[in-house]
Amino acid sequence: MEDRKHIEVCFTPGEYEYFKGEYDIVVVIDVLRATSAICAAFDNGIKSIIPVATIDEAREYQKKGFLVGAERQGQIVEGFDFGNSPYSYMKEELKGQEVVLSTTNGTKALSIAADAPTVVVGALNNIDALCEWLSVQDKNVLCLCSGWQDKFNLEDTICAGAICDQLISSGNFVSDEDSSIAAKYLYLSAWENPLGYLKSSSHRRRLKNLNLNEDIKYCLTPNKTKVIPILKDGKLVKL
Ligand code: 3SL
Repeated sequence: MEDRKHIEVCFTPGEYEYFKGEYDIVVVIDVLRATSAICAAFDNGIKSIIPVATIDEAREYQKKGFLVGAERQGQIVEGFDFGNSPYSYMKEELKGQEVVLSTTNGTKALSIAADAPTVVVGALNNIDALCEWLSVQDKNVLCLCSGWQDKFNLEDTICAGAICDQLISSGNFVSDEDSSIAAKYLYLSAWENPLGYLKSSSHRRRLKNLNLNEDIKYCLTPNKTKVIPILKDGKLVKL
């Protein structure tokens, strides 16, 4: 009998309903930039992040006096404290703080996955630490790519493929879904030069047009941190 666990990939939040309920751990991935920014925030010593899907929810928290970041279409939403750049979370004054965050796709994916038994945050920035942790959990794992407005994107898929590759190489995991196999092959063709591979990807172009090249470089750099953010009672905290 097969006793290896599954590592599978869901390309977009819109497809999550077809995977929902079958996995013990959901890894939410939004390489450009939400989950990279979240990892940067915890690496910088933030205490917790409350992810919210909508701007209305973010405003409610703001009224209550919370520090709130909000991004839509790559830009800081007017009236909020910061957006979604990893660099906004590297500030001294954020150490030890609790913040609220709403982004176009990443926090939406976090909120739709919220009722899974365990939800963690994945990015290229924390990939080795995350895979090391996943490999000893003995649980079925789903990588949920945040995509862009329910469409497929390359950067999240490549990151998910890298997670599949590492876990399958451990000998304790298998992938059955074609999405997982495709993600792994995309990763294998991209890995030597993710920045170059993603040159013409839609979100990289979108962010480049907003002069966010430094953010792109940061987010596409593997293993900047060992932090693994995990969702506990609606808040992301450091595992
Ligand atoms: O979609 C998201 O959650 C964001 O990461 C998008 S952006 O990189 O801030 O444009």
